[in-house]
Amino acid sequence: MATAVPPGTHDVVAAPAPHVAATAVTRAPRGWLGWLTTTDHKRIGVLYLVTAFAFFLIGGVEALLMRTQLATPSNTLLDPQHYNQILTLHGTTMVFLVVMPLWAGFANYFVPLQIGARDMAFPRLNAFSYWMYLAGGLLFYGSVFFNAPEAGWTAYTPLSTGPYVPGNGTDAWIFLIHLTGVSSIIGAINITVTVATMRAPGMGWGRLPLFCWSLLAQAIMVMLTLPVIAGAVTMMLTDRHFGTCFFSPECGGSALLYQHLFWFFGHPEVYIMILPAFGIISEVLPVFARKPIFGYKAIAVSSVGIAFLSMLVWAHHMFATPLTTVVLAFFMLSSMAIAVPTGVKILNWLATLFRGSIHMRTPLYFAAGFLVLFTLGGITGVIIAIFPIDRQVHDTYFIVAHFHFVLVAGSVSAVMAALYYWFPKMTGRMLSESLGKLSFWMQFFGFLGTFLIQHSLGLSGMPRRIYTYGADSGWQLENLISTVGAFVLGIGVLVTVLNVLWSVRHGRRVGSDPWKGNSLEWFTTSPPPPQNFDVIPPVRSIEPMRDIRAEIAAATAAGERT
Ligand code: HEM
Ligand SMILES: [Cu+2]
Repeated sequence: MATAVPPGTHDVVAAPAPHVAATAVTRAPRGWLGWLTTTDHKRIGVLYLVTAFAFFLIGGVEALLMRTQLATPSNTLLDPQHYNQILTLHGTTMVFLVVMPLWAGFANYFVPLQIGARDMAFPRLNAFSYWMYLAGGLLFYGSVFFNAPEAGWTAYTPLSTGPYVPGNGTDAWIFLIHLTGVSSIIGAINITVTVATMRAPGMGWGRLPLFCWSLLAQAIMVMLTLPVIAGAVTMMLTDRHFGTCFFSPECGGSALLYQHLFWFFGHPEVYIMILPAFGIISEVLPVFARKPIFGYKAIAVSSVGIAFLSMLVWAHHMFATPLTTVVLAFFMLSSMAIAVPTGVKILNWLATLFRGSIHMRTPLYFAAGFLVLFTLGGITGVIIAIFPIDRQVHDTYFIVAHFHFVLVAGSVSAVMAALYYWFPKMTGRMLSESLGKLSFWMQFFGFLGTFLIQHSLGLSGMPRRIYTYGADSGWQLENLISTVGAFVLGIGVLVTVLNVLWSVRHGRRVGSDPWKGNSLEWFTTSPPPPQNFDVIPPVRSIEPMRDIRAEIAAATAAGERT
């Protein structure tokens, strides 16, 4: 595999500035102390990714425990209390300890590289964000040794405040929200300031890579909505321990108030988990179709549009509560309106692929899988935005199917695409393509086996959050298929984990730009040095690396003529 930036290229592109590197970076301690004290955005990114993958395995085992319990009717593997606890751990883990921090990891590592910066704007705060996240995760899982929470990832009252819940698991859940919330808000401020102030010369807003655009939109949502849930769970904490009565109807509080506050955060949260996925898909498709992205501006603007609209739709999670018709109609229409900017993206992605010279490599497999499955999840989303339909399927497996289409086929597929795309930059080595494709197909069919059939389970009335069902329900076969699918999916994820563990040491070594990427992270070495760049090339288009390759080709041709 030829490297796109051969030795000596730097002289062609820009004048070297050796003194900058020397002042920008202080020597870090070696070994584990170096990792503990690091403020290097790349190391912090790796810490995030490794920790979040570890939690992913834990959340996956929890999912498989639930699916094993549900494989056959009247199964006794888990009792109701344990089922509820595992359900709560799984949902909370996947949202707060897996998907959000996975994106934080990729954002940390790649935003500065993509904009040609030497670090994040606030490197120490950046480290603080990571440690707050880890503290939140450890504290939350500490509850397993006392009383794990069992009120679901939404912690609705009265399950969370009422007299029904023994033990202090919900307090652990509350502190998890606080700690990971602080982590995310600080991270969002950091990303925003970095992108706003540290872009390479020539990189106007109209040339910002689309992954960075998506993170900027995500950061806005984080800053506007996480404080709301932090406030809500603080009120819950005082309800639980200090005699206030915000949410308990027994003493005049409002349980629905909690639902409004929760979902004002909860719906944007879904987009907090999916926008970076949109960003990475917009990076991967043009590289593997060997064509510029179609509709750069439309894709960038639609991210911001989604961020805005996502804050106007929260009550579609509350269609089964008493709301007036005009409110129902408003939230139905606003929810459907989100399909417009999302559809804009999907059409632009398809147009990018159209007549491209397609290179079928693993990142593109996952990106294509994302396109197909996420679109299906979007379609069921529009269906349940229709409130009379939602009232029929509310709290059934149709909903479980819908949100796993968005979260697993959406966020997790895109994480896989990002991993296979950027692994060579992070390590200097390729992940195995054959293991990658095997992992993709297992995840793809495992996913469909698990979740496609759950739509039908939901339509035939199986409620969500039940720990078992009777043999006369008629749900056995579908549940069994779903469980088998989940194991195939789980093994598919393990194949990628093994691929990473193997390839970190033994993967094929590649140069700095194995895919012929478009953005600046491919300009520096793999892995990048602590200061990222010795020289920062000027940016003249949305595809600076393509320009640089063209310049090199021209310079080489000129050199051959003389
Ligand atoms: C990898 C395969 C996965 C499987 C097999 C799986 C399976 C399950 C199961 C069996 C439930 C319980 C449904 C119920 O009883 O109502 C559940 C709930 C849930 N899952 Fe997953 N899941 C997976 C991945 C994910 C991922 C990646 C996310 C990402 C955010 C996620 C988020 C959730 C949430 C939020 C809930 C709801 C929890 C609640 O009702 O409080 N899951 N999942
Ligand atoms: Cu929603």
